Amino acid sequence: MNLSEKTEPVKERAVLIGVHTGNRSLLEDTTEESMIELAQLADTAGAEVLQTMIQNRPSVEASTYVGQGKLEEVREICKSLGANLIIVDDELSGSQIRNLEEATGVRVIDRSTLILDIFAARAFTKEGKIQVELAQLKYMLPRLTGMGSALSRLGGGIGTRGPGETKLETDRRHIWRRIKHLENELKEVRKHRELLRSRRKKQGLPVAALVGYTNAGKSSLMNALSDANVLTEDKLFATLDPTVRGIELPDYGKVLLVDTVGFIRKLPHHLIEAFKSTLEEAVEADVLLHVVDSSSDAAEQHVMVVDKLLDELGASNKPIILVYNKVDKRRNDCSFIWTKDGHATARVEVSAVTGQGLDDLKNTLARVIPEQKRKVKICLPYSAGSILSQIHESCDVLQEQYVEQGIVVEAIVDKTIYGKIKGYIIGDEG
Ligand SMILES: Nc1nc2c(ncn2[C@@H]2O[C@H](COP(=O)(O)OP(=O)(O)OP(=O)(O)O)[C@@H](O)[C@H]2O)c(=O)[nH]1
Ligand SMILES: [Mg+2]
Repeated sequence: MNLSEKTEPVKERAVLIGVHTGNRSLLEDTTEESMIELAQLADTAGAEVLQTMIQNRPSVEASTYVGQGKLEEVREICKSLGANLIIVDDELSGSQIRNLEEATGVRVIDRSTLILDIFAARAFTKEGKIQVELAQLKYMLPRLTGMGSALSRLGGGIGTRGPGETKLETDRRHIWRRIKHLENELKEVRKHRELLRSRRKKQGLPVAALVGYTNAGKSSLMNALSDANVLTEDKLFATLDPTVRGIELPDYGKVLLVDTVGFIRKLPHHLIEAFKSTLEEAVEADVLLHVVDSSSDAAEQHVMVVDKLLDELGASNKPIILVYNKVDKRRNDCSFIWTKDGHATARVEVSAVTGQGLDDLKNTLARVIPEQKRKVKICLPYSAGSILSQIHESCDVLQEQYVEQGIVVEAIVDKTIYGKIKGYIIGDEG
């Protein structure tokens, strides 16, 4: 072998385990679906999945996650398949991680760590990177004890406890300082985003945000509707940072389209916290396009997860268009969702790949947005002067000029005013 050749990093060989209780809410419990998704996450993170195991028991075992018998089985399987990683479908405590590692002799991570790891690998902007690191540190902080013990397991025993604990305190303080530092840095970075957003607001252009489960096809739709060139991939969490593009709607004008980070069930709450400002793009939008991979067997659950997260973010009180994407590859009947889409104002079926339904989507969007403000240029005859004071009262006036024919006003007007001044428009920029 040529020594200058790069050696491949050792591929992680993983066994996936989960506990189905039947007592937890559908979206929290481990199911076939959540395990398939865990395998996709593992694959996205670069691990090879060797085996998937689900244990049925009324509740999760407090100390070792799975019960004693299953633990033995997991250990045997890891040994016979040569696994070097166990991935658990739930968030674990520090001591659960330690106990599992001690019992199996294999490194253990949980679903949250896996998701955080994928986010870390995919964060490219400064804001994205800070947000992910913050979430990782906050996840780590309460688990230091468990991890510390796990790390000292090999050489552990008498004598490791004292110095270990002291080290723990130093680590804890160090992490805490880093968190504070990152939080301050994030504040600075966010100022920039807010500036961009307020500038956009001044333009008076309505904003539609693409939201939805990861891999639903949000970025593909963004590309199909505009000339954007956003990365799309058959991997989870291809997009972390919001991209904005303008699109023209028939009989309406221009609107801004924002692509956002995808959602997933059991999203670590530190991650939601950290990504709040990114997700605010969705919260602050005028309309949401909730994109669903309607070809997925889990489409119904995906809609539920997204609706729940939108509720938590305070974003569900605005017009929502349910966009059933990937109709080109759909074999299933998705009428089941149609009765349950309580949040949706409208629904359309599209394919970002074939372009089917995109005109319908644009028309629907134009129909749902009309409450929007728009920028107009009017020439008000002096006889219609009373309207001018109404405009001043309720709209942003950008320019005002007195000419021979009347008053030329450039303003961002709402629907009511728009109705009154329609006849005087000399320029409508949507
Ligand atoms: N057959 C088919 N595939 C699609 C369609 N839309 C998207 N895809 C595929 O689905 C995968 C995910 O698409 P993305 O656009 O990256 O999905 P996303 O919602 O942006 O995903 P994240 O950014 O990871 O949350 C890609 O492989 C796309 O090519 C569609 O209408 N039909
Ligand atoms: Mg995307």
